[in-house]
Amino acid sequence: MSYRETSYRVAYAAMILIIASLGTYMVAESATPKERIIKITTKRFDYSPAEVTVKKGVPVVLELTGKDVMMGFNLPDFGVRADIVPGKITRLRLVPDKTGTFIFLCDIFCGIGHEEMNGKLTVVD
Ligand SMILES: [Cu+2]
Repeated sequence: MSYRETSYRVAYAAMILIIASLGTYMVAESATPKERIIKITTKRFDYSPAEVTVKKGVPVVLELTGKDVMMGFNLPDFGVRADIVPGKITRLRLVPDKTGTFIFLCDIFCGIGHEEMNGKLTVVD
């Protein structure tokens, strides 16, 4: 085998190895979807943002922070809820398993506008 032939073979083998490892890397990446972090702040009597869109099957972590008084975050269609304590970050993990538009609401009495305090979570495919 000539020197030239050998170096072609080595280069070819290296290329195959690189492509194979890239493939493995990509598979590993897609097998463990990264959690998306969504920050939601509350103040009497609003969630901000009040409308959140997420993808079905992609885990999300809601980071809830209160600006004034104690609030609640309740998403009954997914069976998740948490207290929102002013000045603290409350993390709520969720893997949306169905599509549609779902209401989340405050379940801790926080004042005169409490009954109207809600938001919308839209889950898309
Ligand atoms: Cu409330």
